[in-house]
Amino acid sequence: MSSKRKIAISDIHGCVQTFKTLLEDKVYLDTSDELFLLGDYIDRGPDSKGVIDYILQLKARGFTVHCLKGNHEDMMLASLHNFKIRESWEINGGITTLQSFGSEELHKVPQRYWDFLNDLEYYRETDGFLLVHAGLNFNAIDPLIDVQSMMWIRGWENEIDSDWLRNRVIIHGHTPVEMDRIRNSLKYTIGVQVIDIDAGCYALHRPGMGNLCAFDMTNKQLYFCPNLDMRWS
Ligand SMILES: [Mn+2]
Repeated sequence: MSSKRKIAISDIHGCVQTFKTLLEDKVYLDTSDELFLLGDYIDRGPDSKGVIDYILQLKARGFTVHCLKGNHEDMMLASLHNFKIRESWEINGGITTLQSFGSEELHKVPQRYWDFLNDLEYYRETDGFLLVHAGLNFNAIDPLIDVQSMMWIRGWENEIDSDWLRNRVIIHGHTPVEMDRIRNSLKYTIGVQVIDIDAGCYALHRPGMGNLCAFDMTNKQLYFCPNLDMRWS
């Protein structure tokens, strides 16, 4: 009997070979599993288009994939209508994303990619886990209404309202952390409120980083794949 796993991955950032290898050679993703992607598919790494293509392929092949929106997808979408945001998006990795589409013209990006970006969810709740790209704003009247913070917030972990969260655990990315810190956050089974699973795939130069992480929520297993797309230069 195959048990249904629930796998979360965040911050792929254009590293499609790393993403594929993690799923196919480490996680061994099966169609009975559920995959939760926490955003930042694009920018910085070499093949943002390839990452989205691979996700669309997985869905077409019958895999269950839930996709959340990261701040980089937010920037790409906003770049269509806002020149200032487009400038800051390009500085923050957008140039390599446009290169992966083979054109500097945003309007030449095919519609299916805009559809993908527009369909992304801000958060998802499953089996006692709250999944979100960056985190939650606990100063908001309802943390699940402030979608801007869900994509962008940092430094919120000490403001968690335990009464509101109850026994749920927040899984997020957005802020790169060392592999050991992710492992350590799983050592305790009681009192854990938040787990950052962004192992800094693109941040090759930072000690303890440069890995893509997959977290199985059903058994707390972690899988790591070192970056296969970018060279340390
Ligand atoms: Mn991010």
